[in-house]
Amino acid sequence: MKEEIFKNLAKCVVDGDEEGARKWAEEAIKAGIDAYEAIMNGLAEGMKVVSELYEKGEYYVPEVLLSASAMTAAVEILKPYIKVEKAEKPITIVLGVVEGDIHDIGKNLVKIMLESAGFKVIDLGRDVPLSKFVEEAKKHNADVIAMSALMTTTMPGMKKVIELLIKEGYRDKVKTIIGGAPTSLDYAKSIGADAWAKDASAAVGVIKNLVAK
Ligand code: B12
Repeated sequence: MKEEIFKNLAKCVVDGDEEGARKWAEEAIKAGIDAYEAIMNGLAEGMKVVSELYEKGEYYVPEVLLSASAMTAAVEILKPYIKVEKAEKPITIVLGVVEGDIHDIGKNLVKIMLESAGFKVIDLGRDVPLSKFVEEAKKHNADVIAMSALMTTTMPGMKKVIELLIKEGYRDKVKTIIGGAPTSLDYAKSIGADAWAKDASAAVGVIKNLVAK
């Protein structure tokens, strides 16, 4: 039952079937399946297949956009059912996709996970001007700046944000974490970021450790 629902959620993302994705998200709720599991084991698995098809040249931008819409529609249904933990102390995170980069599916999953863990997330969206990360962190007295990049060409933007923090004398006031498919722990270290996480669920634990330091 559970596996069948995951499979159908994944299939609807691959097929770009928004209506089907909504229907299977509702089925998942009815069947008492954990909403986060439905996102990660169903929808995100489908997105992995889409990524492979795109890379093989079998899918083009229009197909990927349909898949992204199907995924977003199902996430909207599942989101209210994600169990929210109370954070021990309130932690504010400024999150965004760096300038020049409009890939926000992963960032949105990270947001869902962080909010579910009880963190306060200031979502700056995608294609975020680099200085805005610093401005918003100051404005909200944020504990963490979390940056996402999905392209090798936009990754250097994360380094620039850290350089801006140093320039403005704010580097020791806020922790930084980066993520996104082309990034790595080594890259994070090389640009002076405090942390890196592979995926949305890992991000929660990594940020908890980061702010406890
Ligand atoms: C979907 C997609 C699109 C969609 C984006 C829709 C949207 N709203 O996001 C559309 C069709 C619009 C698109 C457009 C383009 N794309 Co595109 N796209 C992809 C694709 C297939 C999947 C990305 C995705 O959503 N993955 C699923 C999510 C769930 O995974 P994720 O993003 O990696 O996120 C997870 C982790 O990385 C992590 N994470 C992510 N962010 C963060 C942040 C923090 C702080 C942390 C801790 C963790 C974390 O957690 C997430 C969840 O677990 C990738 C292929 C790939 N292998 O990545 C190409 C890819 C990223 N795209 C690529 C390209 C080139 C483009 C275009 C330039 C194409 C074009 N010619 O127009 C444009 C770029 C426009 C722009 N300026 O940004 C290239 C980038 C190559 C490079 N230079 O590095 C890729 C790698 C494909 C390829 N092999 O060529 N794309």
